[in-house]
Amino acid sequence: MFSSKDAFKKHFLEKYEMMFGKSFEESTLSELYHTLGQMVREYVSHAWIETNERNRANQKKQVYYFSIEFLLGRLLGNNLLNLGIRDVVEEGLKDLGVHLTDVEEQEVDAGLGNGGLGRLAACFLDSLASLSLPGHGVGIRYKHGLFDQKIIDGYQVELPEQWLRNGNVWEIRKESQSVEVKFGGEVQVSYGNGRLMFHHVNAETVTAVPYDMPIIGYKNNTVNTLRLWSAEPTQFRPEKGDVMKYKRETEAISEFLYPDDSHIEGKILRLKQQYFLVSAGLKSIVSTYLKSNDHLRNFHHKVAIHVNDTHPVLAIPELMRILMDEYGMGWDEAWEITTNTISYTNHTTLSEALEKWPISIFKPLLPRIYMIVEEINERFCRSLWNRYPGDWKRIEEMAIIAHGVIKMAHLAIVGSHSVNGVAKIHTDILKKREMKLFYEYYPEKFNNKTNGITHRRWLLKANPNLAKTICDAIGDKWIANPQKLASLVPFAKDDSFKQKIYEVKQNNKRALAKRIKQMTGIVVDEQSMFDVQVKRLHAYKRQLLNILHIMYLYNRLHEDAKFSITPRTFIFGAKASPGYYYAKKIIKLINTLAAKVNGDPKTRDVLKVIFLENYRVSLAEEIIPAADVSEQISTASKEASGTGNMKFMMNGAITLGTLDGANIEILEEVGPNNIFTFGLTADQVLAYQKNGGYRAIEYYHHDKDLNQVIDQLINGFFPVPTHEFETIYDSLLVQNDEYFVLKDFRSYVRAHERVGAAYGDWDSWMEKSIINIAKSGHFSSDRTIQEYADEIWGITRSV
Ligand code: 26W
Repeated sequence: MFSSKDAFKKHFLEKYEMMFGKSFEESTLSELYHTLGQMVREYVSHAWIETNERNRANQKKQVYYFSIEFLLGRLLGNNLLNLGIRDVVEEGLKDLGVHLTDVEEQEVDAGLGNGGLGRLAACFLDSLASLSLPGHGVGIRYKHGLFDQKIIDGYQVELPEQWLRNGNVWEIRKESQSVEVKFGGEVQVSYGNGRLMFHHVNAETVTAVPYDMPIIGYKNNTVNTLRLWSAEPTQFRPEKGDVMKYKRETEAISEFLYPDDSHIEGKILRLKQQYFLVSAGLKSIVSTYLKSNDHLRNFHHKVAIHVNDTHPVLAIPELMRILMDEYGMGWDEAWEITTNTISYTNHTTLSEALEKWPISIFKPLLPRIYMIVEEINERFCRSLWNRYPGDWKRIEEMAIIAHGVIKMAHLAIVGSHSVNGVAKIHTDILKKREMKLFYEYYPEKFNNKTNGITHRRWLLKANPNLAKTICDAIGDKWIANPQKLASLVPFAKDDSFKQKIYEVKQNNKRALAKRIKQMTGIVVDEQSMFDVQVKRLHAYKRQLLNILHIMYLYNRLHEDAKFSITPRTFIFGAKASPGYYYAKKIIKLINTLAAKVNGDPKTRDVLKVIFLENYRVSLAEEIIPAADVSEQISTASKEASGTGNMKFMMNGAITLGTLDGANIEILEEVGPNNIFTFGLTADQVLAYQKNGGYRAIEYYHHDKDLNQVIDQLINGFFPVPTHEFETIYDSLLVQNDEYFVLKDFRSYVRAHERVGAAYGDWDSWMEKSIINIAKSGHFSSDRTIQEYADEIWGITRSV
């Protein structure tokens, strides 16, 4: 049906009429989206079945990527691209008077994630499929993804997200493959067959129903599966009790995604979600495995399970439980299989994000799992005792259960064969600080896998004109092998190529300016430098540093007639966790500043501040290709990797960043002339934290520009009650500026001066931009995934 434009048109019109029972002339864009989506879904089913059959037949090892979040974004455009049918569809629709992009915009983002961790999982699925690797995702089918953000009077307001409202053309409900997950109840122990047997009784049962989504590889006939589980009431519920309450509580498990990014919420529902995911996921994997194998003794040779952060780490005790209680295996053998099956990635060192579950919540909800965790802990502590006899302090620090809580990261390290960080510096910090004692004990488990992003979505799809310009210069080999983008290096000195790259950027800026006008009513200067910071709102990411610098520019423009700047448009996008008071105040501050700056006749020609509401994957795809400058300004040591930084680089923006996360590796790739770095190093930050010695107030007193902007937070400079930004003011001066905003301020100002000057030199700026694109191949998630496949999972291509 996609073999030619005409074949497509014919099928499309037939399909439309079949689905909607009316003629094409009466169609709406939304209906056209559903028609096309349905056609594509049907079209992939053949390759999907074939991939599954191939996997069954060749009996190669499979990896299952367990993640509580998958931030997929829109799927239609990406699926058309990967299937290689985008042009046919675009042309066919054009004949019918329809723009494909208008149809694509009908799709609601699949927003089943908060930020970096969830988007990484989505990029990984794309790379697994595109590399023909047998790897699948396992997650939760939340009815509501991350909240929709509205800005009202400058404040963030959260609305429930409704991605399933009009159905989801990409999923297939597989009710017949449902499994049951048990909560609560008690464990009864009996003796039989020469061993202890454990029976979980009086439990509340929930039915987990899988919904499968196809994950389409790039032009390679591979269609992997993302299996999302939905919680439903069990049909034959033996227990009595309040049926309505049971229904409500059951459905609540997959009702909504927790909107927390880097902050744990010790809610029982969250723990239920975690166990629901791993128990359902494992049961289905084990039953698939047993269709082609008589026993589970070689499970780890054929199955790898990856846990994305600690959220799915109950996979460890759950797999132990299945092997022992359901299949009668002894502890040692089950442990050998489990630890060899499971691998774990850590995504943050922020202490407030490290999961610890109180026993008081955990034990009643998961009594048998708790017993197993206790046993793992006891055996682990015993082995520590053998290695470090008498070193109680160390054992206490390393224990999985201590002081009434279960430390999920400890469980993850002990129960897996691989522990990795997501950028070199992050892995180093894990080894020498956060997980130092574990690294001493298990050095062989630790390794680094620097993150990556899929160049298919973030370059080919989001920036088609750039992709074409690259192909015109160096051919298209880089699409299959992104490291070949390096062939662009010589073109960094080629004037006509620079001109073309410039024109692509200008067109993208024009398109974004249009979107900005449509969303905010504000007209921005397309010639100005687009300086962008889009990411979750968090104190450590220091949107505040960016704001204070803009306030500084504003002040200088007002006070110093000789002061001039490269015209700049500062663009922000960020969601704050609904309970994160401070982050929400920063959003209000950005919007308050925007109103002031944009309305000021003296500055508005050279300075604009834009806050784009509801930042999400689809909006990122419009913003990133239009950026000149990429703000990656976290306090060094705090951002584990960052992945936005890679997306900007790949689209020709220059990074203005701290020596944090993967910024350091970007610097290594592009060299110091093609990135602007500033601020404290991670070692300096860590030293301050260890030894003290930082006094923010001194910077406030000694730097008059800084003094002025900080005072302006509370002195009536902004037309808001003076207490509005007091919390922010206090965080800097009363609480001694935990994130070193004041310390890095001057260095940031100077870095901005260098950026402004460099932007004024067109030739050298274009050179930098091209070098960034050329060196971005290293940050394709294809590279990352190949490393995981070779060094952690031991999987190989299925064809
Ligand atoms: C339990 C609450 C919670 C929720 C999410 C704690 C922690 C998280 C994530 C680990 C936060 C996260 O998304 N981390 C980001 O992971 C990205 C992918 O590896 C990195 O690029 C980011 O630097 C890191 O902040």
